[in-house]
Parts: sequence; structure tokens; C-alpha cells
Amino acid sequence: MSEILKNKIAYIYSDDLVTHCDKLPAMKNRASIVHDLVRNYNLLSQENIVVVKPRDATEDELKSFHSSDYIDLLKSLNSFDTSLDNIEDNHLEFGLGYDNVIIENVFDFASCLVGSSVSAARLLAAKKCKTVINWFGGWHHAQRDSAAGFCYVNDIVIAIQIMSKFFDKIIYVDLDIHHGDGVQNAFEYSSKILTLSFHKYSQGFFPNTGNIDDIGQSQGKYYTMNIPLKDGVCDKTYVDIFNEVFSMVIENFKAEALVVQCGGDGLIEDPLGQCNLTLKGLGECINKILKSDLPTLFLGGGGYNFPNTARLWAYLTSLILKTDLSNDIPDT
Ligand code: V1P
Ligand code: CA
Ligand code: ZN
Repeated sequence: MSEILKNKIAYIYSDDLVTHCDKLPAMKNRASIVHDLVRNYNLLSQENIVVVKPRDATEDELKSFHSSDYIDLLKSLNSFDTSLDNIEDNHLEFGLGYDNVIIENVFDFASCLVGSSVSAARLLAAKKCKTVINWFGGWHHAQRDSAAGFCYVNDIVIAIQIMSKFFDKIIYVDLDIHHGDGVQNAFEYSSKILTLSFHKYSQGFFPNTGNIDDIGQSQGKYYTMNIPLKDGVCDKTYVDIFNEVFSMVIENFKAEALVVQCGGDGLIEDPLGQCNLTLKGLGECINKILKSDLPTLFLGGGGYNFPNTARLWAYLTSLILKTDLSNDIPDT
């Protein structure tokens, strides 16, 4: 196994994973659009990539971050009849309502989703691969005992927990236009995991957290970093700030690995983000991250203009693989 993977970039994929993600109400069929574009640009047949089928997460893995009460509730709702309107107060208490309606087979979805990032983290931890891509992960809002902002479980926190047993210090970079609150909250007391989120911070914009003076707590003070940005932020501002902050963090923190959430909702024409980033701007950030030459897990996240999100992740895949994308848009 390790010989096959040696020097290759792992791309996490399974039919099950895409089928589950395609059913998410706010992201219907997005996973298929993304995977089809990546595949039809022939990125998966490059010689330096290997497609890895993930395994499901165990209940213990889910409970390594989430509370037993929350995971047990998801388990009990696995066969919930979604056609009946029988939401209880108890469900709302655990965030299962407006942004996170109870979906069919919600526990199977949670195990499959967390399993994808757990499998990715294990490849990095075992040094089988130096770079892993999981465009189906990146659910940064889920909290220990609740769903939030379209995120049912926090695959990122669980992946970082696994990686932190093998890498002494890790930087988490969150490029999604929303604040990475769930990941920040999980590690705000730690000086080993530095979380760095770039996000729009304006009146009423979800989740309304991530002020610049939100810097971590106790031992973790100064290891939480927040870069709040104005509504409508464009490439020049975003990339200039990113370059300055990321260089400073890389120089001073001496990380052994990176986890990067590449949410595409900062892109121009995104209905939720309403900002002005382009593929070029986010691509420059990824190229800078790649120059650090550290073991890295690249994750997906938000992105509500589905074709543009697929374009972004196909383009980022090409940058990670160091190959050019064909100028011809695939017929398919
Ligand atoms: O604004 C909220 C709720 C309303 N409450 C007072 C808070 N929710 C947002 C959630 C955005 C989640 C972003 C996730 C990610 O960072 C990572 C995957 O990208 C929200 C919005 C909005 N415009 O911000 N929910 C919805 N829109 C929504 C739309 C249609 C149906 C259900 C929810
Ligand atoms: Ca962010
Ligand atoms: Zn987002």
C-alpha cells in the first residue's frame, strides 16, 4: 500500500460519499458536479495522483469530539421519516432545524463524512502521503453537541485530533468566507493547533463571530487568529492580507503539518458570500501554502454557486498536482 502511494497525492473519493453529500439540502448534487469536473479534466489519471476509497468513521471516532448525547441522537434519527413534520424541541436543542434539517440516514451520512477526513488524516499521519485532497470534507461550523450552518459533524476537528498525535504543531487555515467557529472553539485552549480564519465580518453575516481580538484562551492565547474582512472583499485585499499573515505565521509557529479548508463561497457570484474573489486570488493563496512544503490536508467547505465551486476545486487540484488544466472545457 505505502509503495503504491509513495510520492503521490491522495484524492479521497467513494460513490457512497458523493451520494450522501449530494443529498444535503443546501448543496443538492454539488458533490457530483465537483467530482465530475475534476474527473473529466483528466486530473484523476495524472501519474502523481491516487484515488483512495475512505472507510466509515467508527462511533468512537465520532465521539472523540462530539458528545455521546449528540451522536446517540443522530443514531436514533437514522431512520427518521423526513416526510413527517414531527420535529421536537430536543432536535432543535441539538441544532437540528432551520440550517440543518434532519436528513435521511443522518447517522450513516455522519459516519461516511467523518470517515473521509479520518482516512485522509491517517494517510498523512502514517506518512503514506504528503498531500491529501478531500473536497467532500470541510464542515467547520459543527460544535461538540450540535449541528450548525449546514454542518452536521465536524470532520475537520476529528482529522486534526488524529494528526496531532503524529505532528507536534499544526496550522489550520480557513479560506471559506464564513468564520471557522467550530474548529476554533475546539482548539482555542491549545498552543499546538493554531487556527487562522479569513472571513467576512459584517452585521448579520453568519455566524457573526471571529473578531480580530478573538485570540484564544489560557494556554491557547495568541494561537487563535481571526482576519475579519469587509463585505465585498476582492482578490487584491484578500491575497495581500493572506500573504502577509500566512508568511508571518509560517515563520514563527514552526508547524509540522497544515489543514486547509478551501470553501468557495468567497467567489464572485456566490449567493451567500456576496464577495468578489476569483479563482486566481484563491489560487495564489494555495500556491503560497504549497510553497511551505509541509504535509497538508486540503478540504472543501462552502460554495453555493455550484459550477463556480467545481471550477475552483478543479483548478486547485491542478495547482496541487502541478499540472495545467486543458483550455477545452470537458464535453461532459
Ligand atoms: O444565517 C443563518 C441562520 C439564521 N439564524 C439566525 C442563523 N444561517 C446561514 C448559514 C450559512 C452557513 C454557511 C456554511 C459554510 O460556512 C460551510 C459549509 O459555508 C444561512 C443562510 C445565509 N444566507 O447565511 N442559512 C441559510 N442561508 C438558509 C437558506 C435556505 C434554507 C435554509 C437555510
Ligand atoms: Ca474562513
Ligand atoms: Zn461558508
